[in-house]
Amino acid sequence: MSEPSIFTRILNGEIPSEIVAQTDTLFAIRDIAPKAPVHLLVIPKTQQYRDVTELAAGDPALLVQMIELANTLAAEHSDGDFRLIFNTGANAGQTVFHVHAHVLAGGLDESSMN
Ligand code: DGP
Repeated sequence: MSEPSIFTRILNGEIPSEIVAQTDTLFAIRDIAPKAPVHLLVIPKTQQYRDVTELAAGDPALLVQMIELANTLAAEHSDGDFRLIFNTGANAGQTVFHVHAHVLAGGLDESSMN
């Protein structure tokens, strides 16, 4: 059994962070270092998948649920349009190896993917 990830510790209430949405399988929080006016993280409650490729292979239905929750949150927190980012691997900027989707919305710069 691996050590609890930072997101598992947030889910368990060991690290303070407002949970903005929750389902049986997922929860969402605000990113601590927002890169857009709306920057949420959609996270499976299980930490068994370290990145989106493992999740897609192991539980594709859960990946679909993540996309659906991202869509719902973008509508609730902004105008419904959003950018969904899965950093995959340390060289791509992944720092927490408990799969999560970045949901960016509100005032996005159309000229850049960053
Ligand atoms: P990534 O670099 O793709 O693995 O994204 C991890 C994100 O997690 C990063 O954008 C910052 C966020 N993060 C890390 N620690 C915390 C925390 O304690 N609270 C919150 N709300 N976000 C965190």
